[in-house]
Amino acid sequence: MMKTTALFAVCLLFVATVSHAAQQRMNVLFLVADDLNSWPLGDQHRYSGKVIAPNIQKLAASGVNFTRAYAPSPVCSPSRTAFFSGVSPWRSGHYHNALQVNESEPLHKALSLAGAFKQAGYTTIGYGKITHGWDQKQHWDRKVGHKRDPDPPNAPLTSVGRGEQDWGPIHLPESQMNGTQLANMTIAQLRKQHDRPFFLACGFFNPHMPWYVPQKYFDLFPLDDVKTPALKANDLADVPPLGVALTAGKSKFVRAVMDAGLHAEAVRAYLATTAYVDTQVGRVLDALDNSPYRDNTIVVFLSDHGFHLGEKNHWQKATLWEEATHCLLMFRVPAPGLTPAPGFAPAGTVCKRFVSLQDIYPTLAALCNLKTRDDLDGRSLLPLLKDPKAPWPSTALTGLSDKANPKVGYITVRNELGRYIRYDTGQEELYDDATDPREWTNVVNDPAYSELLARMRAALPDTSKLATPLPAVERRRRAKD
Ligand SMILES: [Ca+2]
Repeated sequence: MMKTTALFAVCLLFVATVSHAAQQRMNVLFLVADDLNSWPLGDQHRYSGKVIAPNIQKLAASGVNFTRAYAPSPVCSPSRTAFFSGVSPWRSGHYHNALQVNESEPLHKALSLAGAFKQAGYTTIGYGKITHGWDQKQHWDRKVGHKRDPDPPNAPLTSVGRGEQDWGPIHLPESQMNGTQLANMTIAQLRKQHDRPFFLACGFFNPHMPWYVPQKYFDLFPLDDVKTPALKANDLADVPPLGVALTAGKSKFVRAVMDAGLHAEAVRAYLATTAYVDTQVGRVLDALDNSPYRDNTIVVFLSDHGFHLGEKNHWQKATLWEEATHCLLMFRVPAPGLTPAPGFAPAGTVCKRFVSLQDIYPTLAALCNLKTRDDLDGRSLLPLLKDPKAPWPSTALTGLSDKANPKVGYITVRNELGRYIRYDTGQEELYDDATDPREWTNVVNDPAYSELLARMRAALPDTSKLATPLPAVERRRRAKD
């Protein structure tokens, strides 16, 4: 009897130790918005009108907000593949949507971020749009994808509407919208008892087009008060042909919006959809804060890339300028009873170092002591989470390819000095951040900037070593993004 009791006690101790260890390991709540540009950051050069995103801003105020975060690629699939695989587009060759990711050897060898957590004993749960094209479904214990909300029965709702490029009040109650339901599922997980640490991801499709959200979100922005982003006439006149070509598919739509006098309406619809997704993010964060996991859950919030609304005669994404490459990235690293954890920068810290979504994987690996491969691209942001002014090679790279020129990967470097873009032999752009933060004047041929040009060229990786783009998926369907 004594022996049994002793054994039982040992077992109890073991269980207690394991469960204590599980408690010590940080959970991760990983939140992604789709096509959300940097407007919620309040940068007046980008947008000077009112943006309503109080929940995202509240999260920023409770953690470290990287206000100079850039996407590895300005399109959904390559950006998400890069930050979830740890392999950059210029190593994988995955520079655009609908490329054959299975043909990439580095991606074959890669372990997804969810896989790294699963391997470490975490429960991995994903709701909605997290990856796109490189999905590694086996790395999720539970995964439910996103569904695009049905178009209103009388769509298009605008005179310029075609395909996904439309906006207006949705016919569904908010509770039936996919974003609301993804938030509900995530909240349900936060209300559950978990016996292992969790990696819980929720990816919202908004504010991707179409912009169909309840009328009340449009009503937040009286049309007369809506500002449109500053535009420069003939902004593309100094852009080389391969840069102009990136806007070719969207310039007609921009013209149609402008000619119909709908620019402010379109901007309002984007702001309304942003306010909707912010509301859903807020519901999830409130659920976390009201759960037992508040003090042992790292929160990451990001957008997969930026978004144009008429700037440079362009709409949506897939360019190498600031509008499409600049995105949101914030971390909250708490500790029991304390936010933030000891040694970390105080809540509300703004870090202005130039970073990339590529840095997320190594950062989470460092924060959660994951055993990861040593060939991850990107850099752990841990030093910056502790001290936002820590020494840091402050550069961010973004890669992209164009179907019109499928053999070449384009690349841009962004740092405190400005932006440099290299499309192909002899085609370049250079913008000086000090005098031209809106990237209106390409000074690549201006002798006054030869020193800046030399420095920016030197900041680029050896372009001869960039992976060539993977072959395109040969299917007769419109590439969804
Ligand atoms: Ca220009």
